[in-house]
Amino acid sequence: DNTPELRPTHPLALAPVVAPAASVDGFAKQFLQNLNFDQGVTLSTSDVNDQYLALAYTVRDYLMARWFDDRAQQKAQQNKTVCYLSAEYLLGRQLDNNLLAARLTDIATEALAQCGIDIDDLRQVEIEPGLGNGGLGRLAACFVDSLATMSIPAIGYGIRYEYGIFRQAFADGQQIEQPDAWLRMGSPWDFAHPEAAQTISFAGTTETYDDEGVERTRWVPEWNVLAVPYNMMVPGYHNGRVNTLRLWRAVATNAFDLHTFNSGDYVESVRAQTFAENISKVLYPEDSTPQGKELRLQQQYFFVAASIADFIENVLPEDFDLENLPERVIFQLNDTHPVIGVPELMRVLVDEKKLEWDAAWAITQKCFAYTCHTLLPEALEVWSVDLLGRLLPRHLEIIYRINDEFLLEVRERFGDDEMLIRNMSIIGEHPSRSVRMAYLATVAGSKVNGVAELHSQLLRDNVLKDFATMWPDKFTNVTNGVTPRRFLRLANPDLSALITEALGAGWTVDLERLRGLEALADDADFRERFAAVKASNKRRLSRVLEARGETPLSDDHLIDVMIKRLHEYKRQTLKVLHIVSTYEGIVTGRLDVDAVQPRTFLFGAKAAPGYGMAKRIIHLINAVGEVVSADERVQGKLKVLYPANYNVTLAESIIPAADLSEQISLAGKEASGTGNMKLALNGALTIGTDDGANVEIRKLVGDDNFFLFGMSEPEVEALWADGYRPAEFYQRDERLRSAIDLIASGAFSDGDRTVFEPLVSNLLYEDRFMALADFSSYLDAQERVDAAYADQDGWVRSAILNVARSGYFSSDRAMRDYLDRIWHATPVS
Ligand code: GL7
Repeated sequence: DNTPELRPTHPLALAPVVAPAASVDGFAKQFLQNLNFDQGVTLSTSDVNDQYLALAYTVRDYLMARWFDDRAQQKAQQNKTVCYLSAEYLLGRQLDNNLLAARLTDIATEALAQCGIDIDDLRQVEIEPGLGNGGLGRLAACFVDSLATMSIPAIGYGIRYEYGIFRQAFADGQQIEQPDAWLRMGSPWDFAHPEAAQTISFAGTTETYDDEGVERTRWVPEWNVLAVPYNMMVPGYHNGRVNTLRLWRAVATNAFDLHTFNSGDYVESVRAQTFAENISKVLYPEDSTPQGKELRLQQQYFFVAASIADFIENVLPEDFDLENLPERVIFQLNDTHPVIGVPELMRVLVDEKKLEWDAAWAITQKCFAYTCHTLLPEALEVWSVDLLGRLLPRHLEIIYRINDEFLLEVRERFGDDEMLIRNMSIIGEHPSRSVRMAYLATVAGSKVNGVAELHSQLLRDNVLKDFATMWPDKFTNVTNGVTPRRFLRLANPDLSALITEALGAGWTVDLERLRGLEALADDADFRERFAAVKASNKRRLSRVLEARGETPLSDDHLIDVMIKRLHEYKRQTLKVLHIVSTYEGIVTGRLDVDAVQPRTFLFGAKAAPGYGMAKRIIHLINAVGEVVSADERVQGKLKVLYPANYNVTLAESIIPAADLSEQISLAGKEASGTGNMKLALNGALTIGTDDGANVEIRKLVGDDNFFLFGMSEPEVEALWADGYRPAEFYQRDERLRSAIDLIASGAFSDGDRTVFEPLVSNLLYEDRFMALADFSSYLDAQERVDAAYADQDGWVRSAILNVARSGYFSSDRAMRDYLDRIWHATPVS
């Protein structure tokens, strides 16, 4: 910090920073000023993007004073800070959320109206920051919202990708990817701080040296890059708090490669430097299936090293005794992506701050905790020793030493059981030497948690079994949650108004109060109003879809929603088989078309660009949709809609309109799910397996208000152990056979049988996620859905009970659980 001490004398410079007046006039004045002096246009020459940016700046201006205060307080106070380390934050649009948090929605709407502007037009131009893939990234965004709302000192650390999750388009029903240039029209919500950049090093060698009689190791890196922080405001809801989300961007240093430079190739040396800027260029689009690419490891180390250095240098007071670090910080590892932070903190403590290894390790173990978000073995990150050693040679040495000492501990506890040693080693040997990041996190973390009860149990019983035996107290559960501000209050204003009228306004920060709606489920008048809200949400969604060039929704249709990443374990194929079977039943006369419940099947899903099978499934959904929706024999009873580029913004329109929530993963595969919570909270009934958080949803809403089907996790294991032969299910169930045969016949591919052949044979001969085994149970459950929907009164009653009993799934509750079980941090007063 080399700013000279200022000695201002002007009275304005001495006064505290104050927000603009919280009135229509105050807002209008600030807005026009920002339009003129920041955008450089007058109202009459401004376009809608100018107006949007000026509006965003205005909202920011109101939050600024609180932000200054909170950061000063964070630095001054002795409270523990939660540092959430996450490679992804799937934020969604910011404008409405920040208006709501700051209580400015009405004032802003009126001030703009008086300027002749409809605020809705400005809402539409905001491009959401899509800095995440799916559930894991969106969870991080919910958590920072809840932490701010609960006045917990917290910093979200991550990466400011220049390109977020790709934009999806369809050509002939097939996914194509386009870059997400979200920053192109300006980014009014963040603040660059180049003066606070950290230098992050890579590669090179290590050497030992004599430090006044002590032998120490130092890292002699080969190249480096600047990490420039961009700060975003994270306003709490109606509590005047503003926390910080600090996202790092890679910028070339001006230390040119002297060798190249002196050899006269100036341009080449600049090019080599700016190459490092690629680190924050693009978000990896794989959800649950990491690729082990070098750039990804660079990204991980880049943001974690910058965050740890930032915390120590800029958040802690000067001359802080690092022995006390665990009292001041907990670094929460959001999955394995930030786990390289463990050896990094060790390196800082041992090599730079010159602490003894044992002391440093004791500190490190208290400063980290690890959340695991998956059960799929292919999603557990491993890094080849070659790659890691090349990019981060000192870190590899540190990992080896951590592992050596850990394995000694294992021997002490369990004897020389070489099999056990091999199984628990942080270094795996097969198929090639690699670092198992989940194991490193488990060894280093003070706590390890899964994200739903079943998931945490399976972590203890299977994935991390030996570690759970060794350290039973290390393992805990925190079931995920979602923010009620964005996913109920903002996304569903009509239902929110109805709830507030019935229960008062407190539910937004105390979601368990929704229980009060239970009594109203039996009130015919309330049911009618609830149903009217659902109907109006469907009309709103219909307008949104129409504006995107999709067909509008039909009024009397059940809206059956499957929105999530496209992945085989989530089983979109099972959903398609249900659609095809119903269609086949109608056209063959097996089903009486008059008895079929009119339904719209609504999909939203992106596939990882390199995931061939997922892309084929997208193609199949679109192909089936086209045929089914157009076939006159179906008499408009079945519609399939698959709007492209599903994202947070679209989710906010779909979720409030949904009647049925499809949560149909194979039991034991979906760690939690969070879309399942959002849909139940908005009054959709779930059809689902006993998987992830579905288990807890069903327990809370009650069996009568949930359509359970499929094998349980132990049944899945048993069938698998038995030798699963999907073709037997195909032979046994006629409905299944007809559906698969229809796909195989080319009915959805203009008679071309080759198009979906790989998909069909995968189902018949492999079917890793056992769609065929659960098919008949799924169809039976769908029949129960139809019967239940026919009784509208009963359905609405169940929908109300779903809302009333979903309060548990607030991310505020999840934060309380993390605070009690893992973080032990307290709110600032
Ligand atoms: C996920 C899980 O698949 C999902 O079930 C969970 O809700 C989410 C948040 O905990 O984390 N794990 C994962 O790798 N991704 C997820 O969405 C990408």
